[in-house]
Amino acid sequence: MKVKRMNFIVLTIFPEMFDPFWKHGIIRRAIDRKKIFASAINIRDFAKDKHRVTDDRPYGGGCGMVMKAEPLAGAIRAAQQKAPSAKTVLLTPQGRCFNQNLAQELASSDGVILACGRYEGVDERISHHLIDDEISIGDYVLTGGELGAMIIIDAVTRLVPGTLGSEDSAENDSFSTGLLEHAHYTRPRSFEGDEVPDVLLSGDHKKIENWRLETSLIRTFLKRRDLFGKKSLSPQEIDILKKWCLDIEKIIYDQSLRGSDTLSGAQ
Ligand code: 4FV
Repeated sequence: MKVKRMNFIVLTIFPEMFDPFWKHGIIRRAIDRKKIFASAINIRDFAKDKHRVTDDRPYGGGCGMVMKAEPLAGAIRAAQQKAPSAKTVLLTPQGRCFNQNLAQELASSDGVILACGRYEGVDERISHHLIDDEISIGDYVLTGGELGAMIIIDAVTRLVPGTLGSEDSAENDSFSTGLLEHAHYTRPRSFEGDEVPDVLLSGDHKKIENWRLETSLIRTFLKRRDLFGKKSLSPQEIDILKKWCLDIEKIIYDQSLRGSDTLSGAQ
């Protein structure tokens, strides 16, 4: 059975930016374990003129420069030769927003060619003819697409089977479950007077699992309530929310009694 190896090819005028990226952490190990191929192609190598120019002034005037179509088209075609079944992606603020679901989608593909723009942007005709997908890493403007390419390669590589330590650690990721992750603790038990929750020291895995689910729910409720709108909760999760409702109603009821106290000056 042919082992699938994810192929990442980055197109950039600064390939050297990726040298340290390939050499560290999970990415380095994934390359060493031959779980992924990773390479960077210099767009400038496809500029035909002697000054290897990759940018020019914008038609219609205006400030800044635009990345020329020909060098980038040459680089894209060279990459597609090397990885015929890969999806060609342009990093641009115009793209669909990158998230864990999109990372999962890319991780199930054969490979990704990541075109990194620079200057004010890339000649639009590149997207017309050579780009399968436009992806944005967020609603802000960067000086180049390279950091976006690194973010996508990082998030996708850790979803490639065999790249992370224990298989299941990607399963319980924030967003993979649709909720924020539970709190993490490690030694020492006490840090500057702050103790690790007893339940985590109990060895009672059912209790620990429940505690982790409850903290995931409460953190999502407090920090990212919008995520509930994108997720269908399990019966167990619903039961926990119902328990909270009961707890809150009891507090309100007790408060109403106190209120009547305060109202009646019974203090
Ligand atoms: C960007 C983003 C981004 C725009 C012009 C590079 C810059 C220049 N890429 N998500 N946000 N790109 O700001 O992906 O080409």
